[in-house]
Amino acid sequence: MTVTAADVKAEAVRIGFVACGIASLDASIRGDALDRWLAAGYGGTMRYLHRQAKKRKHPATITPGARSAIVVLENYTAPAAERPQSGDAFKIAAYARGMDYHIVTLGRLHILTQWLKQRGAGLAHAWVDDGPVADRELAERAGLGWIGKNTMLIHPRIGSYTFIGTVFTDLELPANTSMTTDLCGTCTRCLDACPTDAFVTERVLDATRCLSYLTIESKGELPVELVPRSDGWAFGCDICNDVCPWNEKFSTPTSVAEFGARPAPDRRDPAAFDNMSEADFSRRFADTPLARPGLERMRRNVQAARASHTKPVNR
Ligand code: B12
Ligand code: SF4
Ligand code: SF4
Repeated sequence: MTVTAADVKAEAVRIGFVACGIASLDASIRGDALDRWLAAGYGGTMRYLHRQAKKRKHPATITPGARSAIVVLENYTAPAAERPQSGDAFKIAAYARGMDYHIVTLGRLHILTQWLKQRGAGLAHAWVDDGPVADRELAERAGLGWIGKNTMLIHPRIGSYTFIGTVFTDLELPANTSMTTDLCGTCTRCLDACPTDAFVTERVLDATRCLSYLTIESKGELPVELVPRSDGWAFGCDICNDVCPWNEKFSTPTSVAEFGARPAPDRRDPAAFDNMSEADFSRRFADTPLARPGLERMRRNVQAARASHTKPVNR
């Protein structure tokens, strides 16, 4: 059975992805930028990024036998009622309201890999965030948007509240044309709004200053000078996406039910995690992004978020 790129894209949309494109597996054109970023130490303790660098620069070596990558976007935009509200004791990033996208999106990609195999693909390997894949660059190459000054992949009619998933396949599918226009123009909203001044310059983020890294990846104490600037965020941060005019204009709430908020944690309760046992935390959050930092670090984060409400910020 022959399967065309148009068939693949239609199936991806039928499954529920909001966009799909095809990327070639040619060598990265941003390898030097990645090397410079790693050498500058902007990746902090995320050592896996160093280990994966070679493969990221050479996508054809990631899944041996693959000839093209199918790239999809998954919308996780939160409805207004599930965004941070005034009176909240702490904030949680929109992507972490419900079930972990590593479970949800990968599950949906497996429907696509099965579909491909039934139509003659010998190889169809799905990756979501977890592999040695330069997700944003492949999405850009698949014609799904441009990389904004905030480093996000922004789709011109969807915005940037999206996860990127890829399927590496041995099917030889014609690649899309990469989007070459920088639609950021003279805008600098994201750079100006970042509370910790984490952008070294446009499109270069020092992750060690980013609240997302500090609250999710970093295991030690949060840097004393950045705690007052954490703006109430206890898990991740949405500011450089929230202020982007392309999201203001185009983002619409996700229809993926699993990303929806659960009754817990109570964001109005500053002691929400202090009064929780490890067993309770695990029962409620084991399949959510909050499991990555775990209970102890969520307590640390809420404490810092609370401190940021009360301490003066000297910038
Ligand atoms: C490490 C990581 C982080 C780190 C570092 C982020 C960063 N900007 O580098 C931290 C923990 C801070 C983080 C935070 C977040 N992350 Co994150 N993260 C990753 C991960 C695992 C690797 C990214 C990476 O390689 N960084 C190193 C830099 C150098 O590479 P890069 O981001 O791809 O950047 C490229 C461009 O900057 C480009 N570039 C450099 N110079 C120039 C110049 C020009 C002119 C151009 C056009 C491009 C360009 O080249 C780079 C190399 O390809 C990816 C998944 C993956 N496998 O790719 C998810 C990923 C990037 N994260 C994602 C998300 C959702 C987030 C958060 C929004 C979560 C949150 N709410 O807290 C924030 C956003 C913060 C931000 N502004 O980036 C999504 C982004 C989806 C999208 N639409 O873009 C990804 C793709 C996961 C996924 N599969 O969906 N993340
Ligand atoms: S996620 Fe928040 S802290 Fe990180 S770069 Fe964006 S605005 Fe800054
Ligand atoms: S806020 Fe402005 S500069 Fe930043 S990514 Fe969006 S359009 Fe580009």
